Amino acid sequence: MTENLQALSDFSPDESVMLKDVVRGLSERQKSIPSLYFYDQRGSELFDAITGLPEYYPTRTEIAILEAHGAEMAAALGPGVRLVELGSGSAVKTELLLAHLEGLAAYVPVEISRDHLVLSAARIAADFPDIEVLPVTADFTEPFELPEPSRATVRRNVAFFPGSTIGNFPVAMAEDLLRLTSRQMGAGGAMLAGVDLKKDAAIVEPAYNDAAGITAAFNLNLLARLNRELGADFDLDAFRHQAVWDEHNSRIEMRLVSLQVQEVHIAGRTFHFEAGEFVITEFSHKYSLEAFRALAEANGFRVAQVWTDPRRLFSVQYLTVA
Ligand code: AVJ
Repeated sequence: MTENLQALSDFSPDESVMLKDVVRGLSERQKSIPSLYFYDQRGSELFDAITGLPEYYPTRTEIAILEAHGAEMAAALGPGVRLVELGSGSAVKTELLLAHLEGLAAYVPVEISRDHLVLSAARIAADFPDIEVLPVTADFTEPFELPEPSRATVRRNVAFFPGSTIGNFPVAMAEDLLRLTSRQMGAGGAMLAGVDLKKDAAIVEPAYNDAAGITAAFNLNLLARLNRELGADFDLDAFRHQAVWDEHNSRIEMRLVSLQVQEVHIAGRTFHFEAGEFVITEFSHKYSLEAFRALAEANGFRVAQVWTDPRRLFSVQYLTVA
């Protein structure tokens, strides 16, 4: 282990949390499973494959924005920053930002999955030997304690939230998360967030319905994971992937559609599916710049600076705590 990497404390969310979440979601009239459970090892590999698909514009566009404007972003953040990354699955993006940040007080990756966290924290610590890395295993939708750097003085806290993960939250939860994060970053704090922008359905839909079927495999892998980790008995051939653009709510809705009447068993419980009934596995909201500004400004932030690509597909937004 490198010297600039603090060991993890021994907290780790256990399987029973996943079981509880899954049972709760499948017990509702409209069945759903939280999208955070996509990312087991296979799911993370499939997501990496998605980011390279010709139809999936968000990742490469956000990276291009960070490459073009990383220096300006670093200048906006200034020195003495405790950079708190919410979810730590974004190797390339984090490194692009860190490469420009001078006099960072600490890098604090926050991640619910201990395995992902250990890997990404070790990688950053090795690639940036001068940066103190203080990993935290926590669910960033709940309050958590910010670790103190051993030497540097923290001048401000800045949350880094790339990948348009904010778009995966239903609006009410995105509001809660923004308010919580503005409180956690505190006075003088900020957030640098990736936000996917509203655009023609002809561009959005194929990004979630790729020709190679990788997104379908990613979606169905969720059921394979529940079979393996919770002992569920989903028949993977009896469900199919579907992603629909919901114009009214300005979001993609990912579903797993039951192809037949069937029953699924999980931990002694039985879940009934009609033919054509579906489980919602993910929302991916696409915000107009105006809509995101309204959301941020009603929930503890001010939009201070926005960077986009020439086609206005994606944005990186610097929000200061109001
Ligand atoms: C990286 C979580 C934002 O919503 O676009 C990709 C996940 N789901 N294809 C997104 C995802 C289906 C992705 N996020």
